Amino acid sequence: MKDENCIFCKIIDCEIPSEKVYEDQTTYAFKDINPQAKVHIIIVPRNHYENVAQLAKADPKQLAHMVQVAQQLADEEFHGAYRLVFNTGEDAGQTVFHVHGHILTGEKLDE
Ligand code: DGP
Repeated sequence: MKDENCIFCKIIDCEIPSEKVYEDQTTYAFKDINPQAKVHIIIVPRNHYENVAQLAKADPKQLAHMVQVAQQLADEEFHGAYRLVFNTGEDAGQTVFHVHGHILTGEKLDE
């Protein structure tokens, strides 16, 4: 399930370079180009869904897996402390319409 116009599908397929931090059969994670924390990772499913609500409906196990991977990365980066954000909809700041979690970690975060 790909969208040929999607920038994150192109990153997953290595058509656009990225700083990969994790991959498995279903999931890919890479450094955000515009970091908002000491460590800012984007985590995506390989399959294309527009947002987290669509993913939760179509494949809840994939969403749960992404949370587990986020935990694993934060365990490695900052004693398991992290913020996981899914911007959903243009008015909430979503600019790329391939579901992605922002993992913010690596330092104590502002409240
Ligand atoms: P959002 O605003 O929630 O849709 O977040 C999109 C994020 O994706 C934003 O923080 C910047 C990041 N981003 C966009 N294009 C690229 C890219 O080509 N490479 C990388 N590494 N990150 C990107």
